[in-house]
Amino acid sequence: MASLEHLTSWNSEWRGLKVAVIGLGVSGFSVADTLAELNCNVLVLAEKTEAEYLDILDVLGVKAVTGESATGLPAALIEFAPNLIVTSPGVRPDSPMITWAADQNIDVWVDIELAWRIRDKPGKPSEWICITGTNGKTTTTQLTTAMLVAGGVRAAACGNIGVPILDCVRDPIGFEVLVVELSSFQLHYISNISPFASAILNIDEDHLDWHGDFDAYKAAKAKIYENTKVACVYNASDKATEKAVEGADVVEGARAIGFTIGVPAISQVGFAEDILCDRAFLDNRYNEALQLATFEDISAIGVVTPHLLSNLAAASALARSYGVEPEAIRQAIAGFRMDAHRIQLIAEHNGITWIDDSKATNPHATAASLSSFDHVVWIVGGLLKGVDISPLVKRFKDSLRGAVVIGAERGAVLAALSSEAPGVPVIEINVPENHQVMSHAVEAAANLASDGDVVLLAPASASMDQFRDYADRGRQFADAVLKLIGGEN
Ligand code: UMA
Repeated sequence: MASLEHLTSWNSEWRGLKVAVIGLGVSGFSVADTLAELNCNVLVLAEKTEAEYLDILDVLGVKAVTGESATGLPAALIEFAPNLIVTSPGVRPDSPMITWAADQNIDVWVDIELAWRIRDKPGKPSEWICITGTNGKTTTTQLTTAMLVAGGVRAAACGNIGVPILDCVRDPIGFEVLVVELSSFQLHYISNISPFASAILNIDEDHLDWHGDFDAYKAAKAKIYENTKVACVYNASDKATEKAVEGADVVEGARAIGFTIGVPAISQVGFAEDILCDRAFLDNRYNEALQLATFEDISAIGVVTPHLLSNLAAASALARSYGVEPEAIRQAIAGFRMDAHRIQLIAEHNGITWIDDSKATNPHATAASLSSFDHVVWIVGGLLKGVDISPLVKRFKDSLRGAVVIGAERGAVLAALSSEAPGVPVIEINVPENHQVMSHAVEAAANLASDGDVVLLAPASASMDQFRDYADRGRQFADAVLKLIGGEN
């Protein structure tokens, strides 16, 4: 195996290194583009891609082979005999190309690992604040970035949030801090990074089909704390996150900092009488707490839910670890607005409240959503990703006024409802493909709902079986609701 240990800088000798890039989505393209700039010998293999990417790679002189099935082992890869593979994060570790690489002792990276090694491109390397968790990653990444920026730090959010990290690393001016959202897929494939601070927000079952089992998923998440320099931020009410900190090999002096929606203990950030406060980053933390924001500042954000409070506490802990002043944190919170499709109020009409939480793509996110409301007509279903939905149904059966089941894997959802919540009325939406699933679902929900109920789209599933993505699913929900109520709100 070619030793890649010397490749630790933008200025290392990358020239001529043979690198196969698997997948040509946003991250694959940024990887191929970067490696071309480093004068590597690059071969891209992609099942499908956009013509624009291929045109640019052609101009850059990068060879790309498309149409190869993700489940196959392309002859072009074997013939190329790469020194290194950089894969798109979605490619499963048990796919033939990745297992072939393991057999051949070829290292497999994702863009994050490459970015770490070349992070000195603009001169002084940026510090990384890394965030993962089953849910809340994107909001917490955005909040942390907003707090740093309000504190005068040149910071950018990147990674799983949708901005490839290599785009930030190659920024001509560079950033003081990168706030990196990391998925379990990306974490599975990284090994060398050393974050300034890191956080796991929560851990619950998700992506089990990809990782194989829950232990493998937890192990991937736990990697985020490895080599952390200053603060490992964990969820004081989620033992699995605390256990991951305890098991991590960190840089000497790094502290474990908890966050909570309850009253913070020493070395924690949390809430005392509706005030967000810090008992971690102040000298006199044994006797005092620093006020960061009031409930009034927080309620400006939108619907205040327990998981929003949890994300706020986590982001504040990360920002405080970097020295952001309390007033900057307050300003960032007061000016923050949630993205669409995250417990978004669509309409209130005839006593019924319609909420879009299409971003709830797994049972853990949906639990957070369901626990925010007392009487719910629940629109549920899609692709379950190997996760059992029964415990969720069991936990919330008493607050369900009805359920509308959509998605390709309706059988499992219907079975869970009939065994765990037998008294709850259920309507199955069984229409031909591309046949206005959401308008039928919204009509069915309207028939089940009565005064005081919340109709909640929180499907606990991925959307790609019936929609382009979760945003498309949420938009179709909002359109159908507004059409149903005649555009009045
Ligand atoms: N491909 C294969 N074989 C596979 C899987 C994919 O050939 O088994 C090819 C596809 O044809 C595609 C290409 O690989 O053309 C890229 O697909 P991709 O979706 O894996 O990667 P990107 O478009 O580069 O996007 C990735 C992340 N996607 C995934 O992890 C699945 C994006 O996260 C991330 O924003 C982006 O890099 C920038 O870092 C999205 C996501 O859904 C939002 N993440 C999951 C989540 O949040 O739950 C993990």
